[in-house]
Amino acid sequence: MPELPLIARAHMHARSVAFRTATTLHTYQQLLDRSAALGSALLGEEEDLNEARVALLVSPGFEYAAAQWAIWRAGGIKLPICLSATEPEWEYALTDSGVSILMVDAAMVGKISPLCQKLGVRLVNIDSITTAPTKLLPEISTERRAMILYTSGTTSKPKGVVTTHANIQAQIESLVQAWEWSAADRIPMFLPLHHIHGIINIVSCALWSGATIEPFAKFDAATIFARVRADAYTVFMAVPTIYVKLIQALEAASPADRAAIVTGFSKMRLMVSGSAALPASVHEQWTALTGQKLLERYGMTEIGMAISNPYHGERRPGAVGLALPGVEVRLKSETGVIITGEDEPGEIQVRGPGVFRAYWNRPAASAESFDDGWFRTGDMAVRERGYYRIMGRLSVDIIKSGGYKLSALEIEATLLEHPNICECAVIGLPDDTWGEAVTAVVVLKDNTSLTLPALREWGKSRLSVYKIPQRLLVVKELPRNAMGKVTKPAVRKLF
Ligand code: MLC
Ligand code: AMP
Repeated sequence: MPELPLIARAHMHARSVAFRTATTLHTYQQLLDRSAALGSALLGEEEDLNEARVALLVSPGFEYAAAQWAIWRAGGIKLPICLSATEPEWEYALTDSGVSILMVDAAMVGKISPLCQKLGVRLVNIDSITTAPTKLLPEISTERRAMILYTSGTTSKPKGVVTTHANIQAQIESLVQAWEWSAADRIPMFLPLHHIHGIINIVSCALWSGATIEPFAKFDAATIFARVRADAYTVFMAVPTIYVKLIQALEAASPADRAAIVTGFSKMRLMVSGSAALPASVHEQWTALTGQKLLERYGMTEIGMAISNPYHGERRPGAVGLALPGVEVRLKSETGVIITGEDEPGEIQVRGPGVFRAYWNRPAASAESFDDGWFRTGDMAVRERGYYRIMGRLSVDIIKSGGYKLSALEIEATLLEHPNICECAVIGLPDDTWGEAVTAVVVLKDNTSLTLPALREWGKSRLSVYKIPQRLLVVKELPRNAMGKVTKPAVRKLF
């Protein structure tokens, strides 16, 4: 059996630049060589990792991609974890997925090694591996499981979404075809690499195509502007919050700087928004400022990208467009009827080769999430003049903030550990910058008090920054229905 197609294609672009930073250039050949060396080190005495789970805690860039390919080439399942997560969040992901090896770079090794010791996980510091490959890498079937991504949902703890190499390949091929990726493309990468937006839509599509990626440790408008005005990019992908921040930064720039930056943006062949709803007003503001019509698309960790505005043709503000190549989409009404016409809302259900296998070790949740072979997204949409428009989510317990999907239940469970909190309800309130702002409504224990800064300080060691409530309301009691259950629509009305 030949190499995995994603790896095999790199030989076609061996001399092209895969990663570029201000000070370094790495070719596809270097990516092949480095991933073979790391893969060989991972294998040690073994011939094949046989789907062992290998966590990845490495800064975005060439070494991240090499480590990711190393895991795949050695036969492991990659579990990328959030660089800025807290120790309890790391511990949950590592234990839930049964990780046996963790690949880390020198920058993170001090932070994670006590946890690895505690859990008996083998730590591989990639910066200490400088040798050439010493082993033959195994042949890997595309039907093998490749990746686990943790995603929040309507349970208090995140679930691991398992995809095979074939799933990942289908997700990549659909986007490469629809958005006409080519080896001439150059794209910045400032999104986190533990979610599909960064991993699939940016890094994997670029590497599949022989394009060049410019990685950044985090999003920073000034850094991006400097490169945009130098015409560094042909393609740009971001979440709506980033477009809001770019608009604010452009408006604050001097007229001369703004004109130079806008010229850079206007020359790009494609600018995409996704991971959360792009308000039509932001879409229109961006066009007014740069002349670019953002292409909005819709996707999800479990399915990859499903619906997209067209590359050629009308990109309609407020709508997500049509099903992508190789993806089947249907709407199902609350009464269980498949909607064939327009203007009638229903749940988006998706089928196709990109759709995930199952949640890791959760057979019941996996079975429940499929309806006769179609994945139930939990998102509502309607077809209008041929295009899908997302209307919202079925569950009030799912919040999207800054493009991150958060579980209100997970945050509530953590807040209940606070010594002063007796009861709480977490909701997402509309927010111009973040899409939704995590908001906690709490009932305190007798004779105690709580301020937002104190809660945020307490939350820092327990929750990733984007999960910590941005707003706090202390109430005497939570609104409940006749059955005594907290009703979130009534909680919302408190604001
Ligand atoms: C951070 N802050 C927030 C916040 N996140 N405030 C409100 N709501 C949030 N969600 C605050 C911090 O507390 C801090 O405050 C300040 O903002 C700066 O924090 P930061 O972490 O440095 O923020 P920044 O780097 O600006 O992050 C913004 C961002 C980031 C948009 C770049 O959130 C991001 O990368 N989001 C993308 C996530 C993503 O890739 N999602 C895709 C999932 S896949 P202070 O007071 O300390 O200054 C998916 C499928 C699909 O959804 O369809 O793609
Ligand atoms: P995640 O589980 O992090 O992959 O997030 C997937 C969710 O993001 C979807 O179920 C949607 O709720 C939301 N989402 C992604 N793209 C869009 C979009 N263009 N408009 C509205 N919601 C979106």
